[in-house]
Amino acid sequence: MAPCSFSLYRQGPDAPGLIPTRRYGIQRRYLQGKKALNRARTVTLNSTPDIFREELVNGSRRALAKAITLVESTNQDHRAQADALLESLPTPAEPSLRLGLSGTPGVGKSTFIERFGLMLCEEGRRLAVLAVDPSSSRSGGSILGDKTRMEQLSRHPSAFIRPTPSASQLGGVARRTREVILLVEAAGFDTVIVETVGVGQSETLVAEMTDIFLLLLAPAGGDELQGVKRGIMEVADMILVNKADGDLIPTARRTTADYAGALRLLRHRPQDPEGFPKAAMLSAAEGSGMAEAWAEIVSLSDWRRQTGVLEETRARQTLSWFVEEIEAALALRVRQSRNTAGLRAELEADLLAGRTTPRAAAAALLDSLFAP
Ligand SMILES: Nc1nc2c(ncn2[C@@H]2O[C@H](COP(=O)(O)OP(=O)(O)OP(=O)(O)O)[C@@H](O)[C@H]2O)c(=O)[nH]1
Ligand SMILES: [Mg+2]
Repeated sequence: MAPCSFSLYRQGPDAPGLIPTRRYGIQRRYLQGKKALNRARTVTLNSTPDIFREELVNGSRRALAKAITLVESTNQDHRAQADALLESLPTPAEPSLRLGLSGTPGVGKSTFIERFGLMLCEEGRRLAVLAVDPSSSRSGGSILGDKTRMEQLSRHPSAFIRPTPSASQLGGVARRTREVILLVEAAGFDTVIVETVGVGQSETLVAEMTDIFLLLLAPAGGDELQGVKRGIMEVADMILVNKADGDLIPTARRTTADYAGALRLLRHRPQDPEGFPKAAMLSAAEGSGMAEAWAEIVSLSDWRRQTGVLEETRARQTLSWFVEEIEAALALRVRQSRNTAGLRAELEADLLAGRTTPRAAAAALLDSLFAP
């Protein structure tokens, strides 16, 4: 056989058969890759949990995106598929690092995530960024802003950025976000950042689903601690004073010292090693202080892993998630129950006429729901 430049086989010198050439190897790998891609393309919302799981664990972004769509869907069939998928997910061998990040609008969350995220990806980590937004309809401008602010990170092969799902209530968004965390972890992301705009209620939700909670603040003059509520200070593991650059450096330094002082006054928490919670300053725009903040986060995370605190925290979070699911399911059953619709209308009429109290009416409705 005359050798030709496209031959995938060559004649062996002492073997009568055909020996694959290097080109054959390349071609085969190319075809295998193509096959994997094609398989990934076959994942649809109707795929079985087995296919989803396989693709997801193999790192198919398409499967991940579809799985997230399933989890966020309000369609009952999708919900059933999502449940089956979530139940079948393998637990990652090494627990991921779940970071919560909160801060008021404009404090620099997106700028921070872009720079911090790139640093982590360059270190070989795989990062997923999720958002929990308390305002259900985030303005288009903001999403556009995020895209440009996290431009490099969003294009990085080791990063995955998922904006806030649109759901009716914050509690619902939080429950779905917990599931999305499990999905991205199954897809091989070892670090997850859950971002939320700090307006007072979403922080505790995010702290409840992450291992380490970071509060981003801006430098501010005066002895007023920027109106940060005590409850939020209590859930923070690190307070990061951003924008410590240019003229703002002295103010940032003072703000950091103020917060370090305030944190010392809080009662000691069993989940902290010596020196935590901590305040530090950085500049997300210039990159200063980022590596130091990361080193602190790693040291806190290592300590919590070694002492079993991480395991305890996650166990507690799982149990409170269970309670939330019960409450949400119960509320839904009450709303959807056809058996009690008549009674409900009667009770409403009684209530408006002043014949009963909301508490007694609720008890009557629940009694009838659970009547044997
Ligand atoms: N000087 C300085 N400006 C910064 C820094 N980080 C962010 N900024 C600026 O602050 C503004 C807001 O930054 P973003 O990163 O969009 O803030 P955000 O917290 O994501 O804002 P929302 O998404 O609206 O909640 C932008 O103009 C940034 O350029 C910093 O470290 N130093
Ligand atoms: Mg932002």
